[in-house]
Amino acid sequence: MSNKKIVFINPPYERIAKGYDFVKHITNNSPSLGLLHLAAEVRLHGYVPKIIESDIFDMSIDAVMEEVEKETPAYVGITLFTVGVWNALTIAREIKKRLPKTVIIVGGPHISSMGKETMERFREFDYAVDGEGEKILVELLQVLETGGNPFSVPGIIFRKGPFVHQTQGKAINKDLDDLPMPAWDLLPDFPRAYIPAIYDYPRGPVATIAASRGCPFHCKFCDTSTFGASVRFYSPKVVFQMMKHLREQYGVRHIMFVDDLFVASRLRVTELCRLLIESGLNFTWSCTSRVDTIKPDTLELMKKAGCWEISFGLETGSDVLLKKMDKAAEVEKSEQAVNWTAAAGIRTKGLFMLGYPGETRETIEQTKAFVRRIPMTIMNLTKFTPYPGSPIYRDLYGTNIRDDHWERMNGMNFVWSPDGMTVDELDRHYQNILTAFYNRPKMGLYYASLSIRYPHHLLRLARFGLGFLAAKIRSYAQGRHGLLVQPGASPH
Ligand code: B12
Ligand code: SF4
Repeated sequence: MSNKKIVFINPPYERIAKGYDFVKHITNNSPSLGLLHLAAEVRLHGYVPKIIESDIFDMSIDAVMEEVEKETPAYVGITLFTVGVWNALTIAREIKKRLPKTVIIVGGPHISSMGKETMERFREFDYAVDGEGEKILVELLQVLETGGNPFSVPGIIFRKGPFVHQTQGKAINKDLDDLPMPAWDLLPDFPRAYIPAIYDYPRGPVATIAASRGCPFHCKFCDTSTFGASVRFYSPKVVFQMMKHLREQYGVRHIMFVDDLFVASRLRVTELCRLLIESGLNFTWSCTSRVDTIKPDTLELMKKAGCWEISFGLETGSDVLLKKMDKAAEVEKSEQAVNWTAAAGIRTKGLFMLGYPGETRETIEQTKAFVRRIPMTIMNLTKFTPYPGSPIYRDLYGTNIRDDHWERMNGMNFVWSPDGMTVDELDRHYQNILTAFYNRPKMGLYYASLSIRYPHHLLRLARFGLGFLAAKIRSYAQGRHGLLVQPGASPH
């Protein structure tokens, strides 16, 4: 019988600057839903999948390789975010050395946005799947197994002789209800090991679900290349079945909906809320929304159905910048949505970015004033990063953006700065905005009461504090005068 094993790898990536490892205790440890979906689909077709979540388990590349060698799989599937490309490459090189017969297939947001360039550059990847991989991966595996012609598989990129070929089409699942449930059973230590960021959920266990795919908007900083503009939804009944399964099999109590536009369809949200209320399962859940798709009556129902937090892509306190981003939103609308959400008793998480082209000291002041004015409970500020696949990447590429910034594209490094501002200055503003929001007595009180209510978070905070202390001591002992960033060699 032929070897049907396929090992899926989520490669390690640089989450934050080297030397800040302790931050891991408070950051998001969600598994790759993409790999869970792919594993479920290939299993349905007789393949034997395994998943390695290397980052969550702090695995080195050697440790990943040890696991892969143990399996000697016929195929390895690696999910590629831009930030993880170099580590994925190192893993692929090792596989080629130690298991030369294993076929390496890649996919994920980096491939959906830069597939051809990536395959031309890295000979270690054998095949790449553009877009949503479930059906195409199965087709590709079957072709490889039977010695068929890869040109017959749509939406793939591969090398033949000296040339890289891309077949027509981009994989998209029209009916999400047709997909099997994500293979949560394959995750080691699920759900215990997969906790989101601190204070971003009331209590565990937690799981993630993408209840829809696609987004019709074209915000210039956003990479929508995997799912595209056509929005497809799971039916509320199937979403509810997934939640019920997670409760019954794994005791999951909180769900994080990771789709871009969870609240895009009022009808579907209303139906899911109704199912949740009737079920009496008492889930809490969080989701994302645009500021213009939310209404007070929907919010009221969502609250009743257990909605705990809504993330809004607020981005900035400047209308001028929102316009430059093609966000199709205004600060006034953002403020109204946050007010309505808070009035409904739901926490609001504001997703902001600093350093977008056109950012000035004035827009930074506007953002600072905005975040202090609105009743937001948690603020997530990322450093503007032009991800491949986003329209702004194409605008900026060829200025001072380079592909060798890839391993730093984690939203925690400024790889670009607007005219008239240095990265150092931006870094200072970054701290100042966060301080302006968090360093207020009312936020202190809010987080103290949250900690009393959900003491689990305090433990994580303590681990973080101890880690920070240890890093400081190490830094002084090594003559780095308390500086935490460690000069580290680039992986390539
Ligand atoms: C949930 C989420 C997270 C979670 C979970 C991450 C994870 N490993 O999946 C957390 C919070 C940890 C996270 C972290 C980060 N994220 Co994030 N995240 C998302 C989000 C909102 C949903 C992802 C998801 O679950 N989709 C549903 C699943 C089913 O889709 P999928 O994973 O893409 O997989 C499908 C295809 O890509 C493909 N596929 C994927 N892998 C493979 C492998 C093979 C072999 C094949 C054949 C196919 C294939 O098939 C899958 C099934 O259809 C997306 C936005 C979005 N719309 O996708 C951003 C997004 C993926 N994140 C992004 C970024 C930048 C990051 C971070 C770098 C930091 C940050 N600022 O958020 C880190 C890096 C994490 C990492 N591992 O490298 C960008 C990626 C851009 C890029 N070019 O790299 C996105 C697209 C947001 C955006 N619009 O800009 N993220
Ligand atoms: S930021 Fe949100 S609304 Fe804008 S394109 Fe991305 S997913 Fe869509």
